[in-house]
Amino acid sequence: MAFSARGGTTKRTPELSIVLPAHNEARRITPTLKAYADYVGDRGQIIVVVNGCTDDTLAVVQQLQLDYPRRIVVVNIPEAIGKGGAIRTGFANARGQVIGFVDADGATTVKDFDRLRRALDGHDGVIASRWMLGSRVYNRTSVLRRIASKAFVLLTRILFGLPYHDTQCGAKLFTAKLVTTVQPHLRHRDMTFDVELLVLARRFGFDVIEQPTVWTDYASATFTSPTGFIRASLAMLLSLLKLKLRIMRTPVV
Ligand SMILES: Nc1nc2c(ncn2[C@@H]2O[C@H](COP(=O)(O)OP(=O)(O)O)[C@@H](O)[C@H]2O)c(=O)[nH]1
Ligand SMILES: [Mg+2]
Repeated sequence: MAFSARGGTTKRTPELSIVLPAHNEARRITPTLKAYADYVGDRGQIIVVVNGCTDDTLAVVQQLQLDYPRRIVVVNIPEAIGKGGAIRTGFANARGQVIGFVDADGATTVKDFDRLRRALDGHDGVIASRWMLGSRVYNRTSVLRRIASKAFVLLTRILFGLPYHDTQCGAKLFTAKLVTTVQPHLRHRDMTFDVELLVLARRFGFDVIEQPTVWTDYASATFTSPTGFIRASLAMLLSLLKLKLRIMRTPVV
């Protein structure tokens, strides 16, 4: 009697891949990464995309990887590719049947990510929302940021007809089919990459729903000074307009 040698030919597909973008997260990533590595178990994978860091994020993540060698994949890109670039890289490395992403700072707990996962239920994607009835946001940052967020959503509705209340929340989950279809067309590196992803997904006819979430705001420095705020807002506006032009010029993506 021989043991079947076919074990190696059976492609073991993880059930779930979660991309964790990390830029200078040495001080915040450990509890998040541990919690998510425990959450995905042996049938899931976490792809940490470390990039443009000037702190010890890579060393911290590599140390944790020793505890979860089969669950944590680390991709290190020294040059700055932005959060959008990082998610795209993560998508390209993801092997799961369901593929998502979540912020490294712990804004979304595994409990809330799991609610998102359960909400996927036959849809092609589900995005977490901080602006729906039933959403809860702790530590909500400045009024300015809130206004900017509302204005941004309004623009995504006017320009692209997106039906969502919050395109920018850092927790999203999609089927592998959606990700592999849309991924080659993604270009945006900045914070408008979520909009690009959602617009393209709709263009391809995918059904992506929005689900209220619980969120704890750990803001970056982008909006902390008035000049930074204005600069970031203008850059995002420009980026959205570029996307609009591209969509208009490409009737079938
Ligand atoms: N890899 C990578 N991750 C990034 C970059 N910019 C932001 N992130 C990550 O994206 C997530 C959200 O960033 P954060 O600074 O918390 O943004 P905010 O909460 O929207 O103000 C965190 O996990 C960051 O580490 C980047 O340029 N590259
Ligand atoms: Mg944050």
